[in-house]
Amino acid sequence: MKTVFITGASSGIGFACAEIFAREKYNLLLASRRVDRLHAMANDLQDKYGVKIHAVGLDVKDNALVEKAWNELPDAWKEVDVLINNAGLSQGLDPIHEGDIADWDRMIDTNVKGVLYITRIVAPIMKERGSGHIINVGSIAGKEVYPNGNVYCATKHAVDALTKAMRIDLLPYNIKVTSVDPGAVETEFSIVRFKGDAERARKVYEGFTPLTAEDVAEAIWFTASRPAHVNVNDLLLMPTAQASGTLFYKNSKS
Ligand code: NDP
Ligand code: 8X3
Repeated sequence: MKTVFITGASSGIGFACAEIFAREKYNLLLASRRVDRLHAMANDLQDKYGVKIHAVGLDVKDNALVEKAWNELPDAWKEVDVLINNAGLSQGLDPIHEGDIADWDRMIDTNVKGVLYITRIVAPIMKERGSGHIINVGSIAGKEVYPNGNVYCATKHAVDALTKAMRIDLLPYNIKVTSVDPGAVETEFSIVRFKGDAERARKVYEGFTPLTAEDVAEAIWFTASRPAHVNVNDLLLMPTAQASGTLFYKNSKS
């Protein structure tokens, strides 16, 4: 049985990936800060699909914690076949001259350094085995920049660059590298961006049908389930009612 390592599995897209990869009979190595949620999910999915699940509480921002958690992991769980670098967040939506430095640090540390820290640990194992697949969750914000998106967009542009860089550096080792880049997905993302203001978050998705976490997880599964000789480099996935980072057709039927 293959193993998938999903970061940010306690909510949204990561959570939906856990269910789909369990359905496809992968063993799941799950990580996020809210480990209680991971344990609850592990119990459910183990019963439903009969796969093995290991939950790790970790903060991808903190390389010392990431390394400690990894070193404490039973060896069998280190044989990761598919890594989904999904943990990420946005904090605030302010013009550059009013941005909160702490918000900037959290986004850069989570979305960029987190991807690097996790990849630095897992890629050598894939190299040693001569196979593997790294799937980075980017965003339309990694393709375009929108008003007040400044630092979040910069972090997702960095993920886009790192995906391309990983693909080049890991080419000799038969390691696939993919970016899956969604437009608006209704998850806890906007609640986190607006620091718990659920009403403001709800308004983001008013008047159109956003993607669901499951829509994105199915797209991620599509990239993970191609034949050995096929790599999806980049999959940009939008709601039908969203044409670009900023252009929405609201009050539409789709
Ligand atoms: P959610 O807020 O629902 O999920 C985010 C996940 O990331 C949670 O499981 C959270 O777990 C985890 N996470 C956040 N910070 C850390 C950290 N420091 N260490 C470990 N885990 C962390 O949002 P989404 O599911 O929407 O977001 C998933 C990814 O998709 C992100 O990279 C986001 O940028 C990207 N994305 C989202 C879009 C959207 O519109 N929703 C569109 C395009 C991309 P915990 O809090 O328990 O640590
Ligand atoms: C999340 C989607 O449009 O807020 O990456 O940047 S968006």
